[in-house]
Amino acid sequence: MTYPRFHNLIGGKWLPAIGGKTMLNLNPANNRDVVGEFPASGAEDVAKAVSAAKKAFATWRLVPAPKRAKILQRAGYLLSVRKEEYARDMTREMGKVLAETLGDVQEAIDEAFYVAGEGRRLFGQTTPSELQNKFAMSVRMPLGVVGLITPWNFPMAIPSWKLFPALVCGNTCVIKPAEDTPLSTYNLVQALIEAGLPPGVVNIVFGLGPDAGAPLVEHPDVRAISFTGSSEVGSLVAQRAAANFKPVSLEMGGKNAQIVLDDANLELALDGALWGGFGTTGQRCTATSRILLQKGIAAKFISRFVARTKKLSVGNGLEKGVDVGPQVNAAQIETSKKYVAIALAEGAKLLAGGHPLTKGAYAKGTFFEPTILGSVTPTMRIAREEVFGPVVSLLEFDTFEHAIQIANSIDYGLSTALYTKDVNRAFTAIRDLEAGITYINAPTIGAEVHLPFGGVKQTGNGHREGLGAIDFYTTWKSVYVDFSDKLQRAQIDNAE
Ligand code: UN1
Repeated sequence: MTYPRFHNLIGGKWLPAIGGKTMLNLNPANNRDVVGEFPASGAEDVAKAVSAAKKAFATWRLVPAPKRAKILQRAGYLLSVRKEEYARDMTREMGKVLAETLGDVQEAIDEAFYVAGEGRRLFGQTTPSELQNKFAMSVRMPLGVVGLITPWNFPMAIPSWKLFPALVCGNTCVIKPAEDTPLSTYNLVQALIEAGLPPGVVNIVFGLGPDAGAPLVEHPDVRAISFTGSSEVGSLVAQRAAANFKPVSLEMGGKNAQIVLDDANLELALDGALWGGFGTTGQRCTATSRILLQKGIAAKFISRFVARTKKLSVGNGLEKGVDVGPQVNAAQIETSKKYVAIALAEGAKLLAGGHPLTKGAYAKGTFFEPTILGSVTPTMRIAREEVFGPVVSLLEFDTFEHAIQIANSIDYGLSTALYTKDVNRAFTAIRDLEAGITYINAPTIGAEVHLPFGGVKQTGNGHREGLGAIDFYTTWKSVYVDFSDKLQRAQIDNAE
C-alpha cells in the first residue's frame, strides 16, 4: 500500500524513531484508508528532542516578543489559506464532520492572532519600593523547554492553545500529539516553520503515551508540562512530574450538564442539546452528557429530542449531509457500549440508539448510534462518569435549586448550560454552578479562545488556557534597582 511516511521533527530535521518503530494513522470512517505512517518514538527520541529544544532556547528567549509574535501572525495567515486542506486531513484522521474540522482549524487561526497580540503586552508591574531611591518591578520570564501532550479530539486547536502562548513567551517546545491524530500537529507545525520559526524551537515526537509521553514528563530538562486528556492519565502525569517539582497544567474530563427550566425557549434548548450532545460525536470534554429537565417540560422535550436524534445522519464526515462522524477508534466504541450496558443495568431506559453501527458502509469504520438514556438518576454511574461518545443522559427535577444541586453532584466541573428567560435564576446559576464555564441559553460546547478555558474539581488543577495561559508559560522575576548609592536594609532601615 502506498501512503506517506512521516518523521519526528528534532532540531529542524525530520528523523525516524531511533528504535525504527512506526505506527499507522487510520481513517476511522474507513480503516482500509491509511492516512500515513508515523514514528512510534521512545525515550531516546524524547531525549534528543529535549536537547534540541534546550539548545534553541538559548537564542529564542532573546528574540524580542513582538518579533516572536510576528511568526505566529504569519502562521495564522498560512493556516487560513490552508484551512480547507487541513480540515480535510483532520476529518480523515479523526472523523468529525468537515464543518467541525474547519472550525478546529479556525480555532487555531483565532489563537494565532489572539496570542500574537500578547507579543506586545506580556505586561509586568511596577510598584513603589518601601525604600527611597529604589525602583521595584516584576517581569515575565520564559520557563525554558516545555513539554506538551495533546489529545485527538481537537487535534489542531488544542496544540495551538499550548504551542502559541508557550512560544510567544519565549519557551521552546517538545510536543507529543495523540497517536490517533499526528497529521494535524504535523500540519500546524509545518505552518509555523514556513512562517519562519527557527530550528529546534518546536520539536515533535510522535508515539504512544507510555513510550513517548512518560519520558517527556520525567525528563529533568523539561521545565513544565501541559496536558489535555483523561483524568486517569492526568493523575499519572501530575504524580510523575511531582518527583522534580515540575509545574503541570492539566485539562481533563467533564460530565457537562444542560439545565432546561420550564420557562425556557424549548426549540432553542433542543437545538443546544442536539449540538452539545452529538456534535463531535460527543467526543468533546465540553460535550453535553447530562440534560436536566424541569418536570413541566420534560415529556415534551424528551419526545422532540428523541425524534430529532433519530433523524441525525451518521457517516463519513467528509460526505455532505452527514451530521455525526465516527468515533475515533474501536476502544471508544467499546467504552460507549460498556456505559450503555451499565446504565441499562442500573435502571436507565434506552430511548434512542445504543449500539455500534456495523453493517454496509459502516462495516469498515467505528460508528456508534446517537444514544439517549432516559430515567437516569443522579447516583447512576452514567450520570457521574465521562463516556466521551454520543451518549446523552436525561434526568428530571422539580425545583431550580434541585437542578443546581444535581448539576454540582459530580466530581467534574468543566462546562454547564442553563436555558431560561428568568434573569434572576440565570445570575444565580452563574454564581452557584461549580464549573469553569457557564453558558446561558447556549450549549455547553463552543468556548472562544480569548476567555479562560478550564475547569474545577477533577477537571483540572487550577490552570487555564486561553486568557491565563501566559501565566502558566512564564515565571515572575522581581527586580529591585537601588540608585541611592548606599546599603539600604529593607524592613530594618525604614522601620517605624
Ligand atoms: C475539548 O473538548 O477538549 O469549547 C475542547 C469547545 C471547544 C473546545 C473543546 N472550543 O467546545
